[in-house]
Amino acid sequence: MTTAYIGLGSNLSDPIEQVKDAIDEVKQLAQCQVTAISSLYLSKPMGPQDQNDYINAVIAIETSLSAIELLDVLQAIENSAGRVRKDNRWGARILDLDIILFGHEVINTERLTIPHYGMHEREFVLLPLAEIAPTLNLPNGETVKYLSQNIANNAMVKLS
Ligand code: A4P
Ligand code: MG
Repeated sequence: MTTAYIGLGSNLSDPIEQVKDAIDEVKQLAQCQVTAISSLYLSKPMGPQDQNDYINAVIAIETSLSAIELLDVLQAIENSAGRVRKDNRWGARILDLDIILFGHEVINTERLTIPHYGMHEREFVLLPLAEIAPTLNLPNGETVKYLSQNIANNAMVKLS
């Protein structure tokens, strides 16, 4: 079994419900057990500013899946939420499920970059992650505690 952390984000079609529904879908996966769920956070959009604020959260799971198998099931959940992949980088989306960390694995393939390439710069990843895993270390030894204490909050609001 591997402990993995998944970042959830939505800024379209009732984002709070999108994120809650996605967590419920992960809970129903036979090979995944959800072991921790952060609060939901309301965050300012990273990237183009002509889009809604986002709802973000991070969950911890224990899984028997490989990282690529986990990506496949997460993309199936994104698709079933009605996500349409567009070319606009960092644009609005119904549901985004990113693998932030997968055990201590370091993966750099065409389909997967783990740890997630943007986690160091994203308050909407680091602060929810620190909430549920305050003593976690990255594969390179960096601590979530240090990273989360040194990121600007960017007016993010913890909702519940
Ligand atoms: N991929 C590679 N590594 C991973 C990984 N660790 N987890 C590949 C998940 N997927 C990974 O992703 C494109 C491809 O990345 C996948 O096919 C997979 O093989 P995608 O979800 O189709 O596209 P994307 O998410 O639009 O791409 P990108 O550039 O990763 O978007 P980001 O970086 O996730 O940014 N602002 C706020 N406040 N909150 C947000 O959540 N999110 C974004 C999206 C922009 N601004 C935001 C937020
Ligand atoms: Mg994504």
